[in-house]
Amino acid sequence: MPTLPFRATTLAARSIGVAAGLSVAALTLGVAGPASAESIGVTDPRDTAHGSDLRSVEVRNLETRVVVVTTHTNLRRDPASGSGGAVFLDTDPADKGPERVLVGGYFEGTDYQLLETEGFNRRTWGDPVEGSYGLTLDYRQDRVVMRMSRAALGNPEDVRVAVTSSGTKSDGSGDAVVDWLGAPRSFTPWVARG
Ligand SMILES: [Ca+2]
Ligand SMILES: [Ca+2]
Repeated sequence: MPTLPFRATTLAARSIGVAAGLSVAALTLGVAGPASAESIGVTDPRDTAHGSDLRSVEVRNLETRVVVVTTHTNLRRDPASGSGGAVFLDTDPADKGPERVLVGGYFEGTDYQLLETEGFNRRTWGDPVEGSYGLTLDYRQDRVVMRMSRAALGNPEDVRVAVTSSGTKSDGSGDAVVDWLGAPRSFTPWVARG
């Protein structure tokens, strides 16, 4: 288990634990375009009333890299927001669950890391991936742009993602507000390699 050098990871990990305890709500995903396309956009119907609230996710499976863009309600630089998130990537349909997770903090001074994983639970998270990837925070457009080289993902063909974001409640309780794209631990449709 790697030690991640930022506070948001703890929040993200705790959020996933919290999310695991939630009942799976019957949420519907709004899917734009055919699932066979090399890019899809998925909107999230649930509003958490926190700035980290996940609004939509776009996945582009390009020739040399995979790009995931998440859009939020109001990303802030303030550490008090506690905002962070995780993008789970399913890169192998023959191996159950996700094979990679990109974990990051969404407030100023945080970091991010792409890890190998055997599943959603943090206990199954493994070593950092050697390879080229990056995460850019866009506070003006409330977006997080994540780019991962195909090699860093193990040279997959089709990919799909499950996404969660979280933040710290502003009521002083320190509790996390968790938002998954659609139902907890649910994946988008497969996105074909472009
Ligand atoms: Ca949401
Ligand atoms: Ca898999």
